[in-house]
Amino acid sequence: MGKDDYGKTVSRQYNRLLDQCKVHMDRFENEYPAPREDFQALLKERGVSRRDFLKWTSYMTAALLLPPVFEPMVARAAENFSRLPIVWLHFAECTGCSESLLRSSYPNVDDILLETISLEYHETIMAAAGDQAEKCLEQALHDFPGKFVCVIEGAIPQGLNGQYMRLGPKGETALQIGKKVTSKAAATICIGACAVWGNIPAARPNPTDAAGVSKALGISTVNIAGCPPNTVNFTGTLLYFLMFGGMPPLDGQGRPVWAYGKRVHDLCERRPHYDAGEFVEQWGDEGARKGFCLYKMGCKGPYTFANCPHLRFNDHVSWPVMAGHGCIGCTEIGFWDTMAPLEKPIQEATIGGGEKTVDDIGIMLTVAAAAGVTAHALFSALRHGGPDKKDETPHKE
Ligand code: FSX
Ligand code: SF4
Ligand code: F3S
Repeated sequence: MGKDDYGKTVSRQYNRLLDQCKVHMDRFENEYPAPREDFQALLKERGVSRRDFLKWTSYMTAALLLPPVFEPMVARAAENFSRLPIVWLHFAECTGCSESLLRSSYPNVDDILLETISLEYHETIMAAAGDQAEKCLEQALHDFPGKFVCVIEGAIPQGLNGQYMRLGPKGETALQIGKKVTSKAAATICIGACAVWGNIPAARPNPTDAAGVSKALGISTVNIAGCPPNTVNFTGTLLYFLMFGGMPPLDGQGRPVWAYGKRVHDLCERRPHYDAGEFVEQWGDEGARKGFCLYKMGCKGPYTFANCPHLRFNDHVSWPVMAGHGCIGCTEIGFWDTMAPLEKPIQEATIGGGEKTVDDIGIMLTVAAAAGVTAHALFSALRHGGPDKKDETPHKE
């Protein structure tokens, strides 16, 4: 196929996708409740100019790996954001995920979107409690079956048939509530590493047999990994759902490819120092002052897939490596165990008898992530030259 033919085919495919997007959004606007908020008026009230909003739509469109022709659709999805009913459950976690979404120092478009989100049920911020809260949940399940999105924060303790975690006036287990709510949801989004794969509640020795939602409930979930994850990876995934009526393409571990498709190490601003062999050797040394690479201080960026260097945190001000500490791999499965020790490099790895560089391991991880092989399994193979036979703890992932 010639270059021109290829260009025409791609543009035909995008036009078809755009048509599907328009059809879906027309249907959504007919079927779902009217917007709770006038989004444009809210932007104005918060001092976000039309120009800033357009800049945001083009940024978000590119972030979602869509061409500029989709920008008006991203804007339309943002205006419809408050129409999508959300049921937000909290299980075993520190609530840092909600906190990081709710606390912002000044409003940008993503924060304003989250302000408008239609939370039918969210234990941390809802005014209702006890029986009244229970009624809100029952009402949402009754009013929006198959239409609401279930967002889950936190791992599910499976031990003793789920009895390590009982919630609400009826004392239901997280397992029971999770099953009840997700079975009625249009989709389930796990927000944070705890909901995604258990994380700290499931770290060794994992006495409550905590696990991620997908594993504990045996369902497919969209996994917004991170501890806590970046707000934009969450809002972008919901925008995609509003535009297309389904979730974006996912990698083998359920993470949206648009957000988790690249390695931190390949996006990092300190990468030229890594390539030049310039490393921080001690906290606060000359290399640290010069912004050298943090690999020798335990940075796990070479083994971690996330867009942190691009998106950054705290209103896009900074991210861990920019702040002077290595990445601890918080978007990877079981990072609390597999990436330990967090301030030392993973020991020199050998597999098949040969030394592996971080780039060799990065390539293996890329293939593994696409195939759904866990980093835990891969690191076990790297460390012991085979499956993790030495690990007899009841660590679950
Ligand atoms: Fe886990 Fe989120 Fe880390 Fe905390 O709720 S992903 S411990 S930031 O809060 O679940
Ligand atoms: Fe950046 Fe860490 Fe990679 Fe160094 S090892 S280039 S600090 S991601
Ligand atoms: Fe987590 Fe590493 Fe990003 S620690 S926040 S994935 S830089």
